[in-house]
Amino acid sequence: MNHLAASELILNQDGSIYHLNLRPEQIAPTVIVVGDQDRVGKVTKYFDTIEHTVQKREFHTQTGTYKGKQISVISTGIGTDNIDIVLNELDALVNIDFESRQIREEKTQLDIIRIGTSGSVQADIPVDSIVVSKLAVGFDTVLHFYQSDDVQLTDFNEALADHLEMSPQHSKPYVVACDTDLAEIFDGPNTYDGFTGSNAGFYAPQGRVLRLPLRETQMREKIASFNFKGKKITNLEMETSAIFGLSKLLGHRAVSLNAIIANRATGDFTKDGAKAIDTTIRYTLERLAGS
Ligand code: R1P
Repeated sequence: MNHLAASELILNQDGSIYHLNLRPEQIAPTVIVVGDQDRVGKVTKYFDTIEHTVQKREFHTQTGTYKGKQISVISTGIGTDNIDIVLNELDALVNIDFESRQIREEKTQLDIIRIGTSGSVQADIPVDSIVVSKLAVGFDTVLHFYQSDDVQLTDFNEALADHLEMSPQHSKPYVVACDTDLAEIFDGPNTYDGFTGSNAGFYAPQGRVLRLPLRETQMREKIASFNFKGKKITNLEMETSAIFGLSKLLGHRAVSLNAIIANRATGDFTKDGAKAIDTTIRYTLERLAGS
């Protein structure tokens, strides 16, 4: 069986995985991922117990229990490049034997739930609402480096590429889906079904202009007007596409909940971002505990 070299599966002196600094016994089967490292404590302050805390770079982890359910909360930092690290290392923690450096025959499936912040691109999805992403489109390139054609919704890819008419310098957007069974847990009377765009940056990649002009001047408007098989893109952020794509490839279940703090169509911005994210955190924990 394949033995993973020290340069490929990188372990620290204490046997923990390179970036996350975690050992296999330190993560729970349910993992909440957040962008901001300070958001980890804003989730775990509701926990009954916290058994393990570690931080390396932007990757801050706490593992504990909420109403008896074992949960790890990990910050990913910003962007799908960080998601590549977090998802691969989380998977390695459960599906690779660090002693023998071999892939385990029996696989463990994780439930991965993102709690993020995001900007709506539809006027009728207001600030302070919660979007539960069912689909995601990646404007980044991470998934293209993997043999990932089978997890991409190619009809959506093509329809979107035709609609956006982006110049050839850009990578092809890729569309991927959540795990529908996991997502169902989070559907509620006040949540919006999401088709989330994950961009490879915050400014021009999301159509924002401060001083630098955009190559694609109408990109945000075109993203908002895309409508295929009854699905419209609802919101923009920077992680969900890679979370969905890599989870599917690795055999994990993933969903993404986003607190809408800006509305790019109306120009609104939340008056209380801390409250919006706290509402999303409490909602997510309650739904998880009842599942
Ligand atoms: C940009 O400000 C960051 O906020 C959003 C984006 O996806 C990006 O990571 O999410 P988080 O609040 O989870 O970091």
